[in-house]
Amino acid sequence: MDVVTIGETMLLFTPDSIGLMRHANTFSAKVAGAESNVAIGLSRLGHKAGWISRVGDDEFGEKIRSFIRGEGVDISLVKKDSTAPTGIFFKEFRNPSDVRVYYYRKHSAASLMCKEDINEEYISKAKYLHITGITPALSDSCHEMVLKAVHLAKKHGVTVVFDPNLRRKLWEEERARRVLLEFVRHADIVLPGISEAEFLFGSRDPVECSELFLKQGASLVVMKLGNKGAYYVSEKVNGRVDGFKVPQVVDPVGAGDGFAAGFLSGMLDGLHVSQAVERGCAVGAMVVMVPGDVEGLPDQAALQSFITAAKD
Ligand code: CKP
Ligand code: MG
Repeated sequence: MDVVTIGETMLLFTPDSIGLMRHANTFSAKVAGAESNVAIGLSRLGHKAGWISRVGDDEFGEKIRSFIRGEGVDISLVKKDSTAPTGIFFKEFRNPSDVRVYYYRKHSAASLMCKEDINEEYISKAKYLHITGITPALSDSCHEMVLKAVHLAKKHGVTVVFDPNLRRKLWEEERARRVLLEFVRHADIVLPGISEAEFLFGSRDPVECSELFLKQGASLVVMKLGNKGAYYVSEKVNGRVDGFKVPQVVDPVGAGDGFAAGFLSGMLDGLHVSQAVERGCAVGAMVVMVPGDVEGLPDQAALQSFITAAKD
């Protein structure tokens, strides 16, 4: 396995019309979850990804399992839980620049994940363990589970990649800050967005914030700057990569996961960090041009032609 990731995936309902959701009559159903988005992105780019989770023993759980399995992601550690439902959420497009999400995920099957869902051998065989700040926000048992996965990864020399993915709707500020910093300290690579850096360290300066992340113990920090690209820094290298221009942002959700998939794919292919970051920016840009959180994730051919066209 190249990358193992752990987290909740939900059925995502998007109104077929723009505007307040109270006026929406028909919805499209899609599959979305930060960690499985990354696993799907990696699989499309030719890497082996495994996703650990729980879904309800229900029709939405089946849809999620078969969709993600169909993308070539290993789901052998995804449990069906008959005591709780699969979580769902809605994405409302009030207007093209005001997109909101509403969760119906409290007490979902995934929130019941616990330490026993983690298999040491499975983690030990991965090159990277990808985790995000969403999973520890779901419940105390999920928090403990992610900690266990991180400790096992460290024990077996698996690189830990952490995306803070701050979700204010899921927890109260103080606890979020404390727990996200706890994972920042355990991570080898941190992939924060600039607003998450500001939440954690009170500054929007990429250079200053990245130094603060490094001081917490990470060996590489890649700060996502939206359409302005990304800034990366490690003890040995640092630099800035420009963002890719997109004709129109159709749906911004999932950009960060696309970035993580592109970046990790570049690292797995042995690219220089700057090129891996560029690949992350390219995949993030491709995701926002298409509605849905995973629909815009490219395969290698589409990715290469996008990067080539952008450089012409
Ligand atoms: O940070 P991103 O916009 O890339 O993350 C989007 C995902 O897991 C989305 O698919 C949703 O299911 C979630 O983040 C979430 O729980 O908010
Ligand atoms: Mg994100």
